[in-house]
Amino acid sequence: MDASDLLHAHAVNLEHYWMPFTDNRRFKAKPKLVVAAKDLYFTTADGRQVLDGLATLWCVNAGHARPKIVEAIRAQAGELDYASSFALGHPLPFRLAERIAALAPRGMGHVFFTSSGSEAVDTALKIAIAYHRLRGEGTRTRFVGREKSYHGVNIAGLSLGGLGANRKAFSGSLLPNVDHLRHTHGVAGNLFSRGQPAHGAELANELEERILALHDASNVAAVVVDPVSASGGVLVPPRGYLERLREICTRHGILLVFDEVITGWGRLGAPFAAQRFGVEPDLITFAKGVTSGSVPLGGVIVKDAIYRAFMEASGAGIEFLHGYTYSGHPLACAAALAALDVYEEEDLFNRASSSAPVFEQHVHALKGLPNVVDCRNIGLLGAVELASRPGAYGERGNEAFERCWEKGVFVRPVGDSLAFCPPLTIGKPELERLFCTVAEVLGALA
Ligand code: PXG
Repeated sequence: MDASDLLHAHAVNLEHYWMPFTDNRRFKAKPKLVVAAKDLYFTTADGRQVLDGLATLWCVNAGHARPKIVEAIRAQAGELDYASSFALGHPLPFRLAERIAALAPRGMGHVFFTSSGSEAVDTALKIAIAYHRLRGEGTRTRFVGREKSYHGVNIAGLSLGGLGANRKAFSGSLLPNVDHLRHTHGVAGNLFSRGQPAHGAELANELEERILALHDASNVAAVVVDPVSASGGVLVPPRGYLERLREICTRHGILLVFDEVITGWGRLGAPFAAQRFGVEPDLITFAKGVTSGSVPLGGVIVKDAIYRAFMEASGAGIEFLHGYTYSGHPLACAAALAALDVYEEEDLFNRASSSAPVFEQHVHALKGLPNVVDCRNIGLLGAVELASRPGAYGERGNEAFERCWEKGVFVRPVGDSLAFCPPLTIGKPELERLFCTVAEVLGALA
């Protein structure tokens, strides 16, 4: 069957859907369509099984179509399909917030729900601004992000983010009050580090030495970082780096936000990267894995003292004028409660921890293959970086991705790196299959 027969068989006309973050013309010329997924595998439109080496888009942490999650969504749709949370409650977001609070770092017991990571980042910024204002520090309106970080695509997240290609077309319309720390990629001596690299903690000093020196801390509301920058190419924080950021923020009354949209929900072998690294932020943004990708849901986990400031310091009336139609959506909450059950019943965060050394061995076994210039990993998150072809950044990475797909393995090209982020349920045989395929592809790639 050729592509047009396949599309016909599945009653798909490719014309009208404007696909996100996709080369639409290239995709539509040679579509990759999946029609089903179960556990670690997709079924493609032409009937192949493809191993999901990226938890699809860094989210399906429990694997696909887990019966408990499927049933919870099905039952909830029949019982209470939608109720708003605007001055009208239903039990599920309360139950879910309690479960999340129990997993969060100590003293972070309050949760604001959104439908996506991008909305979570917007929400975190607004909480930070409003919090400082409530305490009489209304001059704190500036933010600090970091190069190569990704914080979603809304104007706030794009402004904080540090991926030049995403920002380019919108440069004149981004928030003007954002500075960026340098990224931590390519620090001398860090190539082929296993886990946290040894060098580069001092890059955090830039916050104090350059940014606060320039703007004064009294104008800065929050520093936002993704503890591991996944979309930046799986950049693992150097040892001591996050600790240093925490110290500086604390010293200057600046909130520290960890964007854990990818690092949360067991990816690093703990509920959140905050616990994995032993560094306590003031706000955590999350999404993706909270429902194992099954229904859109995001949110912000808030330090108790911040929540209390809103409850105690504001006058009568609504304490925080912010929220989304779908904040606390019943289907999303039901899916999340079921996903958290699966994580707990199958001890998946600890399983991720136990699989991490085998995963690390596999990632680093790619060293020595043609064009491999770095391998990085932490928890079940990893990347192999390939040298770029002269004048053709990203081409080699994309070709490697395409060939992996043809051989039945789905990974993600990030420039000329290939990223790995399998469901936490992955076992040794599938890890073997994933990395053997990648090695075979890299071995044959010019
Ligand atoms: N923060 C982080 C750290 C993310 O990884 C978002 C915020 C935004 O979440 P939403 O749900 O609004 O997409 C993300 C999302 C990629 C890729 O190519 C990564 C994401 C989304 C799409 C593509 O690596 N991460």
